[in-house]
Amino acid sequence: MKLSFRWYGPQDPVSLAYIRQIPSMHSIVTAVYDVPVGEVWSHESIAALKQDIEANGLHFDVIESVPVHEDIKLGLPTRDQYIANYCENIRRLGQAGVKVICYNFMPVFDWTRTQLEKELPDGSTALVYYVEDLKKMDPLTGELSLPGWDSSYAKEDLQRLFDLYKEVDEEKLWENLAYFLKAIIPVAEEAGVKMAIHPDDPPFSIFGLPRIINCEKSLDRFLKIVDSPYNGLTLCTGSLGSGSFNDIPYLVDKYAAMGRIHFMHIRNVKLLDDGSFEESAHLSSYGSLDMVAIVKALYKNGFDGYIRPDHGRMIWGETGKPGYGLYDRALGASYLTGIWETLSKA
Ligand code: DNO
Repeated sequence: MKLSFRWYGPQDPVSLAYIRQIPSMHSIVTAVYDVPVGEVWSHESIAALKQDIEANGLHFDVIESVPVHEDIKLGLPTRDQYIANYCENIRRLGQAGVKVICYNFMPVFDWTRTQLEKELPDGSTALVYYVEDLKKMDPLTGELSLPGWDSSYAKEDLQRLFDLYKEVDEEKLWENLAYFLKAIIPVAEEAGVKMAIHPDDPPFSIFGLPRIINCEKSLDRFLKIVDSPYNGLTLCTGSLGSGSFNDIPYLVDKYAAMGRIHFMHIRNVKLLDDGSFEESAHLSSYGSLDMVAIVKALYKNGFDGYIRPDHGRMIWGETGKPGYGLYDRALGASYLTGIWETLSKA
């Protein structure tokens, strides 16, 4: 496995110089952030990222994300131009040495939480999702915002999108996803870039919008649409694990054995009785997931893809992007490499 860390570019309060000091750190996971969704990334922006990362002794080989334009998810006639742009991004990133591209197919909103700074008993703060609070949130105000979301929507855009999605049920979304995959995977094969879809977070429909990448059945269906190793998964333990119906070590074992996991997001979540969840420290005993069983499933299958510790809590007074501080993610990284080393010496 190759250990990686997400970095939001030169604006990120966490510097590459610090990230490289995390033992065993190999790769940086990043993206070009100053281009509207759907546009082609300039060669210069890609080269600048690569140069910064390599100057710090790290590898530029995972992109998260090349976002998918809503017109593609909606299946609008304009999708072909956006798909052509997407293919061009895959080619350009492949030329720059990128090995894996992470993306998702969630309508309108990416990962969703109801609170970003919930204080835990030990004084750290974490991201949480409380079912009762979500019911009170109105996505159409345009005021909700999360670090992973495209914040460029005005209120009117959101209303328009929600109206358009009234025509898109789960089956239609599957059709639109299949159309997209059939166009991009041959390009990814040629470019030598493995595509890795990120599951829906949380793994069920929210705000009445369809969500389809969320359980074993849907992952099986997804992988069959284009049966190529280039059509693979970002297996996010926290996202899939927020649904008590998902057995994470089993899923990791199954898809790693098939060679279809290219990227792992490993974090722990604590599931509450009513379907709510809290992000917790990585250590197994702090959440509902068995981290050793997860890493073991990877180890056993000779996993040689990328792993990142994913979100962390905010600890030691750090401030910054919710979920993406340095300290707790670094603790998570060391915990995961510790499990890996133990397995390798057992
Ligand atoms: C959250 C992230 C997601 C992820 C996208 C991939 O922290 O895991 O925002 O980057 O869903 O497209």
